[in-house]
Amino acid sequence: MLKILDQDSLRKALSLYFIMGSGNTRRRASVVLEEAIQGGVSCFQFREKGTGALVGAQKYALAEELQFICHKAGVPFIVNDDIELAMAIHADGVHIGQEDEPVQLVREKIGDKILGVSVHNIVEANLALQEGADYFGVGPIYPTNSKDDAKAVQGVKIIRELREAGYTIPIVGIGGITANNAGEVIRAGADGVSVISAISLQSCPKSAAEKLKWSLEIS
Ligand code: 3NM
Repeated sequence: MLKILDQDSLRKALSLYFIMGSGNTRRRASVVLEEAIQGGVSCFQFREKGTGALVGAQKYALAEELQFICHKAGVPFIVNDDIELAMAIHADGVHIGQEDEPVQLVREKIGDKILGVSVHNIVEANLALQEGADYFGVGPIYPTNSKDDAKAVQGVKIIRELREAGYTIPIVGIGGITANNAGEVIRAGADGVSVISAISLQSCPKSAAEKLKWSLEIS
């Protein structure tokens, strides 16, 4: 586990937030992750979901393999949904959705690990903040093929609304983000972008990450 991040360090770490499970790539996930980190990925989420997702010992083994790569590079390693796994391998944090366990309960279980929560409106944001979220994932900003049960596309308007409502918590946009539209997400008030396919499905994850990073820098 990395040292606990203060809010400003977390904000920076979330700038280029790569998410992947074995089903998001046709190559070895570990190779894709190594290359993505070389290209500038600053945070990683292990999200093992969907048809053919690994379970049990195989899921644990992949999590540990990917976590090792992150830690060598000083990149925070966050686990999607699976709190038991996150605790067992001493992950840096957990990301949960609205359908998962209540934020407060997860906060109690994970102590001071990083806690990310997906929020879609002000009501969800308010509750998540009160109950102990460290950052919000907001989406889908644009249409996505990577999540079967994604909600309606929100555009960047929702990020602007959250900032206008006074939320200063770190926010990452998610859903359909590419190097072409990442700047718009940052200009709306997000601290970073979360992507799956814009890195995981590219023939060169390193240059895909570099392009995203560049688009964030010039935003
Ligand atoms: N969550 P891509 S959209 C994992 O709206 C996830 O909360 C979303 O994948 C949400 O970068 C999404 O390939 C998929 O569009 C993001």
